[in-house]
Amino acid sequence: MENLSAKIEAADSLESLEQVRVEVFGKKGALAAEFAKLKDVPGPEKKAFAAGLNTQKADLQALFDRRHAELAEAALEAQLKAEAIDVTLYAQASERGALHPVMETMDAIIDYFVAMNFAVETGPMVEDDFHNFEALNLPKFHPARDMQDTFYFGDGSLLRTHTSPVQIRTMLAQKPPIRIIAPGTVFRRDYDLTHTPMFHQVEGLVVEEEGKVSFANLKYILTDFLHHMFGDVDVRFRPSFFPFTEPSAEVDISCIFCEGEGCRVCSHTGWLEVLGSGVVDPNVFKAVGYEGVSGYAFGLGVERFAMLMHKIPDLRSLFEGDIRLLEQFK
Ligand code: 2NL
Repeated sequence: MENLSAKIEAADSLESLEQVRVEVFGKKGALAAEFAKLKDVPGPEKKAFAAGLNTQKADLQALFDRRHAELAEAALEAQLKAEAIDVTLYAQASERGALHPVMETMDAIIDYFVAMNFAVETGPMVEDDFHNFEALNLPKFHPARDMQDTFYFGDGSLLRTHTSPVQIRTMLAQKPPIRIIAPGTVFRRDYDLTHTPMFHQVEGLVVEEEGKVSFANLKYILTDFLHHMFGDVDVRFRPSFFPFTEPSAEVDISCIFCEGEGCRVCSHTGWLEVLGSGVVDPNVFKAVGYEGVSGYAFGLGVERFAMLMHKIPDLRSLFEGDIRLLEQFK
C-alpha cells in the first residue's frame, strides 16, 4: 500500500495519473486484489480486515483526488501560458471599405424620393416581352426592341433594358394611387466610351384618379429633385419623345463644369441632359387595365448622375474596380 501512495505521488501528468488510477482502483487493480483476499480471512477477523481496507481505499482516493487537482491545475496553467495573447502588441489595422460611388449615388436618389413619400419597388432582371416592351407601348418591330439593344435568351425571356417592367408589375398588382420609384440594374447591348452593357436606373411613377396629377406636378418635383442633387443649377424642360409618355420631356441642368458658359463636357451648349420624363401614355394604362387615371413618370441613369456629381470624366472608371478611384469615396 505504501508503494501505491508513492505511485500516485509520482504521477507527473494527468495521463500518467490516469494509468495509475487503473492500476490502483481499476477492476483488476491493486485494491481489487486486496479486497479479493477478504473471502479467505477467517470469520472473526473479517470485519477488522475489511475496515482496514476501506480506510486504506479512502486514504488512497483522497490522495488521488488531491494529486488530480494539482495536475489539472498545472495543465490549465500550462495551457493558458501557451495560448497567452499579448494584448499590448499592435494589430495589423484592417482597411475600411466604402460603398461604390454608383451605389452611394443611387442611395442619395432613393433617399430624396422616399422623403417625398415614394415607395421603393424592385423586380426581376430577367423579364419577358410583355413587361419590358408590349405594356410600355413598344409594339412589335419597334426599333428599341432590336437585337442590337436587347439581350435575348432565346426562350422568349430577356434581360430588362430599363426598370419600367417593375412599374408595370406594380400597377398589375396594386390599385391606384401609385407613388413609387424603381431603382435597379439594367442591360443593353451597347459598349463604347459612354455606354456599358450593364448600368443602373431609377425610374419613378405616380398614378392618381383622373385629373389629380399633371405635367405641373412632374415639373415641380423633378426641379426640386435636381436642386437637391446639384445645388443652385438652372433646370430646363425640353420637348422630346418616349413611346410610354405623351407629352414627353427631357430635363437639362445648366452645366456644372462651366456654369452654362459652354465647355467640352456640355458640347458648348451650356446644358447637361439628366432626366427623361412625361405624362403616362394612355396605352400604358390600357395594358395594365387602368381606367379613369392620370399619371407621370420619369427615368434617369445612375452612372451619369454619379459622374456629374463627382466630376468623374470617364464612365469606364466606375467599372474597372481600380482601388485608386474607389479609395477617394471613403
Ligand atoms: C430616360 C427615360 C423615362 C419613363 C422613363 C415610364 C414608366 C412607365 C410608364 C411611363 Cl411604367 N413611363 N418611364 C418615362 C419617361 C422617361 O426614362 O431617358 N431614362 C434614362
